[in-house]
Amino acid sequence: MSGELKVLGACPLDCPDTCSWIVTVDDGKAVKLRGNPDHPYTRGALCVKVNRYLEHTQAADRILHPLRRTGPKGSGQFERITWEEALEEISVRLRAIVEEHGGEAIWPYLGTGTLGYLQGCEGVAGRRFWNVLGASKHFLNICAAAGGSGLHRTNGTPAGMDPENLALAKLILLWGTNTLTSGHHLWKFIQDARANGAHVVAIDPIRTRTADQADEYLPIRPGTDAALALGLLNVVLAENAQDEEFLAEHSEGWPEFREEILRHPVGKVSEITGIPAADIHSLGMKLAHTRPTAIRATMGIQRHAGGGTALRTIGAIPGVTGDWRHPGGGIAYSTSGHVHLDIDTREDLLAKPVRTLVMTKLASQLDDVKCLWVYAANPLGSTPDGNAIRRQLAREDLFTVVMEQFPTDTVDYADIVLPATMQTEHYDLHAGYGHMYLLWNEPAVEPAGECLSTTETFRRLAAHMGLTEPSLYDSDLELAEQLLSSGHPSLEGITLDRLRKEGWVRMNYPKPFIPFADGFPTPSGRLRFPRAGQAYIPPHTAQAERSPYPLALVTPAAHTFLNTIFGNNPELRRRAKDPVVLVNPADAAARGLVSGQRVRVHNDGGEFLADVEISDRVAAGVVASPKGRWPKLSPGGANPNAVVAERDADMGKGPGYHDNLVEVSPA
Ligand SMILES: Nc1nc2c(c(=O)[nH]1)N[C@H]1C(S)=C(S)[C@@H](COP(=O)(O)OP(=O)(O)OC[C@H]3O[C@@H](n4cnc5c(=O)[nH]c(N)nc54)[C@H](O)[C@@H]3O)O[C@H]1N2
Ligand SMILES: Nc1nc2c(c(=O)[nH]1)N[C@H]1C(S)=C(S)[C@@H](COP(=O)(O)OP(=O)(O)OC[C@H]3O[C@@H](n4cnc5c(=O)[nH]c(N)nc54)[C@H](O)[C@@H]3O)O[C@H]1N2
Ligand code: SF4
Ligand SMILES: [Mo]
Repeated sequence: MSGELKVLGACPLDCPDTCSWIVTVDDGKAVKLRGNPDHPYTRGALCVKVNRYLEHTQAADRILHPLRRTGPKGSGQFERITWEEALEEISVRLRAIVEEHGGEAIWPYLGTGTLGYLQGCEGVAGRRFWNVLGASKHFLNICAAAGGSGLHRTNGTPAGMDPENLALAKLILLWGTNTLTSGHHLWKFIQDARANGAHVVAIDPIRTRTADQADEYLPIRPGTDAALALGLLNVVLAENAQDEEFLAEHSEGWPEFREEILRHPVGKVSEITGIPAADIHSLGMKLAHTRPTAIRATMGIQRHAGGGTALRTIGAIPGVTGDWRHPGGGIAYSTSGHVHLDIDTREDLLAKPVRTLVMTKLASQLDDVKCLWVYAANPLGSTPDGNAIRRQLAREDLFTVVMEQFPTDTVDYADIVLPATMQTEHYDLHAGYGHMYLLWNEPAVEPAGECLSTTETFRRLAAHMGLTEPSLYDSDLELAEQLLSSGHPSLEGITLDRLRKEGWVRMNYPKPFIPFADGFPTPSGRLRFPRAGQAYIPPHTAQAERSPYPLALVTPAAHTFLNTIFGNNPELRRRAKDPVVLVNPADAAARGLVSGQRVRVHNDGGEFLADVEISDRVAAGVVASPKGRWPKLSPGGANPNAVVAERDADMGKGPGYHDNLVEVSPA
């Protein structure tokens, strides 16, 4: 096989697993993509979605050239233009906006399309350029802000266990996390623990495919997890199983938190959570007497009014049980806090301080914005209050630029579209948020059509605008060298040369890793327990009885899409079938609904259409429909974000995707 080459890369998608992959290239064409068998976390497998990534890079609807709008906003009518024309028009418009309205009238709206440190949000791609222009800052709060803040309050960091250590646990709580769908590589480590006798419990309002595979499943009322945590700890205290030595040496606020726990006996918690008291008691007994216990809680559990507090209080559990002492104990939320790549966005280039706009508040914060620059994001598919966003994007006075790979709903509203490379076509540096490895992505093939990477697009635009700041022209490899040069011990010996040769490397952390062996990264060095009255905040949906919309809607990860990525892939759409909404038999009977019937799921914000699936996978009062559909490819032209309100969680301004009240009616 002459000309065949194997190129090491990494999956760029917003998934905790950040897989290592190998691209086979034959005569300049990528012909095969597979998971790297040598990588200890990937272990040779990708997933049902990314197995189709190569086909996706070669899809017929890929955007290959710069485009200029010719029809009304939203029509998706464009003409092909040259890069020179695109850069010229953009330069003229940006200069005029800065002159007339100031740089803050520009909103650089960067999403999670790639987690690359060069091309994507982890390194805040493009920010140096925006700083020179004085553009508004962008708070990427759409995913993990609430939970991260909650854990930070408890532990001083959102980071915790090495997820691989789940293999050492004897009790595993999969708490508001759908492992087999949203990051399935962890499952092997859970199976290893099981082989050593571990008991696995899933806590979720939906009996997911993960719950099906667990030893035990507790159906919880959405948004009530912090109360469950207090109830479980109530049993731990009744058993006198708290780790007094750990509490004395490593915590602060224990007497007050202890009182709060005592105010949450199992019966009361059963009423709040909807879980039978006997089941709470039985799990509390297991928690009291099983060391080490590992808690896996990820992003879904925080998408509620009290989402930050949920992680804050669940995060307190290993402080009471002393699980942090043991390899295999603690909480595994995200490993991002263990990554110490040095991101220099050159804040010194800003002439004056600028405001920060909030990603999930696009609909309400766009009023005085004159240029919306969307990259690696699809707000019309993914951001709350889809109908209000659509009205905003239709504004004639808003200059919208979208850097994209595919003709999304958001692209339809662009004035200028810039074609973006995909992962096999550009350099990038990655770290997982579900493991402890860094990965290098070497381009395997030339960019398709006239596509450019994010870094190259901003270099060319800077040059076209005649900007003289030298750091705007740093090459990708120079940027990677800078990222790796923080001097943090976890990166010692990890050079770009080594990464390019080996493809991936584990950061320098001991194995097994005990994150807080030397104390917690709080000012006192101690874990901080929640204050009295602040350990549980009820969800918005607790108001169901007083609302014309009595059903609590949960909109979790879809198995075949990654957010809205792959929402246009014909094979994955075929597998996903038509959109469904899970409805409990009692709720279906009360409304006279039958399985397969097309319904409107609606509230004051809008509606989306789906087919009813009558199922005991959800409790009465709860309905569920996954995220990720493209509105324009969905019946009725809307997805669940039509009924998701732009409403803050208690911390980090996080969104409430799983905390909305709806009614379900025949279409
Ligand atoms: N296949 C696939 N994988 C993905 C994604 C995808 O779209 N598709 N998205 C990626 C991204 S961006 C992220 S952030 C992660 C998200 O992945 P996860 O963190 O797993 O988040 P969700 O799927 O939103 O929710 C996880 C589970 O929490 C449950 N849940 C919802 N509300 C509550 C609650 O109040 N309490 C409890 N206990 N459970 C609750 C949901 O029913 C769901 O089963 O996955 C990533 N991986
Ligand atoms: N209802 C509901 N909605 C949700 C959620 C939910 O649980 N329920 N979850 C939320 C979560 S967790 C997240 S993280 C957000 C994600 O929301 P967004 O950040 O908006 O992500 P996506 O919708 O996946 O859109 C990413 C876009 O980036 C493009 N892209 C990919 N790679 C590149 C690249 O290298 N360059 C450029 N220029 N473009 C690229 C893709 O083609 C895609 O259209 O969605 C949120 N939306
Ligand atoms: S989406 Fe997740 S599981 Fe699938 S290949 Fe990418 S990192 Fe791996
Ligand atoms: Mo996310």
